[in-house]
Amino acid sequence: MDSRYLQDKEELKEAGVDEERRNFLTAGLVGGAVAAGTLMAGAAHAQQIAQAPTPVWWPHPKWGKDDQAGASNYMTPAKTLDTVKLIKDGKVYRIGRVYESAMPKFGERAFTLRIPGGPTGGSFGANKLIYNDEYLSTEIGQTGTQFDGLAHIGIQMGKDGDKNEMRYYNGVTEQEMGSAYGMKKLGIEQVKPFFTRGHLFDLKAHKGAMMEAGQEITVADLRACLQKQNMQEADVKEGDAVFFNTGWGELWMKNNDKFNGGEPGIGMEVAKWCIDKGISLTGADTWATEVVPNPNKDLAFPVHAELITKNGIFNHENLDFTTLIADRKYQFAYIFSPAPIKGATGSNGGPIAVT
Ligand code: UVW
Repeated sequence: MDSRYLQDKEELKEAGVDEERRNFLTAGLVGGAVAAGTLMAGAAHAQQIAQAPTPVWWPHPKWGKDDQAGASNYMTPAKTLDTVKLIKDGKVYRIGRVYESAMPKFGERAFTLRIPGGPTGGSFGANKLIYNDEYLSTEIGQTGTQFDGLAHIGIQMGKDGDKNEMRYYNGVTEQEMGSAYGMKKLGIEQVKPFFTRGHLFDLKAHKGAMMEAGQEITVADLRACLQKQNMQEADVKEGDAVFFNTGWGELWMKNNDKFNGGEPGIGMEVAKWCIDKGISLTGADTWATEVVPNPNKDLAFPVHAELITKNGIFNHENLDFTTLIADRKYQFAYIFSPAPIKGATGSNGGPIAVT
């Protein structure tokens, strides 16, 4: 784990570390610039800090305190050119789902489409032109195939209702970000379009059947998939995207209650593997990518918080890998440009994989 896993403020207080010292520890460890001998707390204390459950995670050590683009910063011309090398046969795969009102949705989220009029307007001109529009009422970035942005998930670090201690990526607070008319910071429009190398782990094939709700994908599972799929772990590079096929997607529109009721997925072990590898995005055929319920019953969506909030790593949910798997295509160019709706927490859209 990298050195950003710092001590929870309360725990530091309990350990007798004052505000000034905490700032020193934060600044030093975050910047990675404090020489071992100068860290007054010493190695033992640093170790204690590194293992803290609710760390301070800002400013981001790679992209700095003002960054709002997170791991999309890995999208560079060099990454594009490296990704292009995976395109061999020119085949384009849709890996997103069709949006429709009957699709499974989290909680009370809605998806309601109406075509006003019939047709909506016209006719115009001597040529009698008519037209149709649609009106859509939905949590547009958080229904169906959805790309979670950095304003989507945060952690309450203070008392209930204290917006100055509800923290998001790069330490942004609810107080400075929140607005009824769209987030003032970390909106989805800040995300750079994704064009990166994608690696698909077919857990369903590895396990021999659809994984079950609450079943956690381990790093050992990933390594077994790599072997089965004739892929190398070292080939998963910084800025790449990783995808998990659990088989759970087969329930989509067939058994929505079961689909929504939990899911298999990654836990903190694989999350840390992703962070160590410098992954830019995770994705899955499930609605959260992470295992639900978490094996630690006290935790709610800890992988979301670890990847999105603390590390700026994006998450693409409710994907469909059926056609890629049918063609045994496990490595591809993953291409997705989030709809730049100013202040949105996520994006719908049509991601593609190109082989
Ligand atoms: C939550 O919003 C809690 O989850 P998801 O990102 O899976 O929609």
